[in-house]
Amino acid sequence: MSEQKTEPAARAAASVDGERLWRRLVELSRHGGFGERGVNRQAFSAEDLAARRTLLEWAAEAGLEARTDPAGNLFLRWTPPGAESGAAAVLSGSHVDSQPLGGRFDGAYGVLAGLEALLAVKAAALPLRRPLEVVAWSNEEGSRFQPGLTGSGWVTGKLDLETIRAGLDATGVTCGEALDSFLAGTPGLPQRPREEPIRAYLEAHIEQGPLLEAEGLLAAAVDTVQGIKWFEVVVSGRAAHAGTTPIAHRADAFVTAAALAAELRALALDAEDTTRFTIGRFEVVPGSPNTVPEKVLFTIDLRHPDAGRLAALAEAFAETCAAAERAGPCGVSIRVTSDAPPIAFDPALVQRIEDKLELLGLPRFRMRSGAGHDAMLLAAGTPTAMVFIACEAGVSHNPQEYATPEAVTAGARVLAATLAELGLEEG
Ligand code: HGY
Ligand code: MN
Ligand code: MN
Repeated sequence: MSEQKTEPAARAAASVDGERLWRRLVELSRHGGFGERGVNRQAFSAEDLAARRTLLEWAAEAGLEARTDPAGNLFLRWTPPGAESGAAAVLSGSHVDSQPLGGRFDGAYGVLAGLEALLAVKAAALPLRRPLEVVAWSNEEGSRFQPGLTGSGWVTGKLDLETIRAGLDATGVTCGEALDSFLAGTPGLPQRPREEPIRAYLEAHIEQGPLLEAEGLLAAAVDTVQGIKWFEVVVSGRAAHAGTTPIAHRADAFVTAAALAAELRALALDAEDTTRFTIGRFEVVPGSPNTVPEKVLFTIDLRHPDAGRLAALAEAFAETCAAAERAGPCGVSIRVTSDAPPIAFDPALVQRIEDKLELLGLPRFRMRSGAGHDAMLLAAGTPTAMVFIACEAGVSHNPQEYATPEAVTAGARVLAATLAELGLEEG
């Protein structure tokens, strides 16, 4: 690559302040922090709002323009003096909502690395021709309100507000109610138009798997993401007295649900251990020790890189549930609550990221993401790719989630170099 092409990218990378980035990761993790380094900052919670306010403080310090939208996303924008009027922004970011037993890197790293990369490009004083913008997508995790990916789902047109606002948390609060108080917590923010064009979207994220650490790599380009389907299974029986009701007279929702869960899991497993099948929630109602359960609700998180396999399993699940209902004595229903097909990122953008790895003296490497990300939805209509950084033992969705300062800084440098190059392009 020509010296004159790489110099600006190298300058932007060199302007990344890794210590500031690390300090901000620690500071942001205090919102919902618990134990040594756990984070519980669920979508539209008070902790999520506190994190949003901290991001707004950092944006104000840097003179960035903050905007939001009806889905609760937060956009922090820098328009360089030489930017062509109307030029589409280069967008980077991720999410700051977390799992209930989350860590300080999942999502937050991508937002803060995006902010740090933007500030680095700004500090490098390059003659950019288009704005740079950082986004904190709302409700990526979907742990409190299903489905997840609702912030990016609304911007990309995959989800409408009615569907998003209808979500219900375990305490009976609707997503709409939580979203309204969340938005009211940072009043006066201008709205970002949903259809505003985006030149490219780049998301930095911890790998959440063991590959990079095993390969001795700090960072990599991500070229594909496996598909995800979420299901909700409801088994309906009949509440009865645990002492007086003979087994033969029962419609015990737990007994049917337990057998069904095992049967569905057996359908999904394969010898290569490629299919991912997880029952993360299993609710028994009324949940009283001496009442035969009348209802069980359980979730299934199903993942696979092949859309055909996912579709075939969804069909097999539906048939198995229908057969369980025909066999009686309980009612059984199954519905898909979230569906993100497997995707391939923009090859040219993946190539650019690998070029930046090389520019920064890191090995070229590309890989598939096992985890889902907002970038999956952006990829449908915008040139999109991701940068992964290694995380310790691949642990994530766990308070022990950890990435080294070296990997944290390396990912931000790759991001800064890529943003600079895209921002310098005309037209
Ligand atoms: O579930 C996922 O893959 C992501 O971490 N939300
Ligand atoms: Mn994430
Ligand atoms: Mn996650």
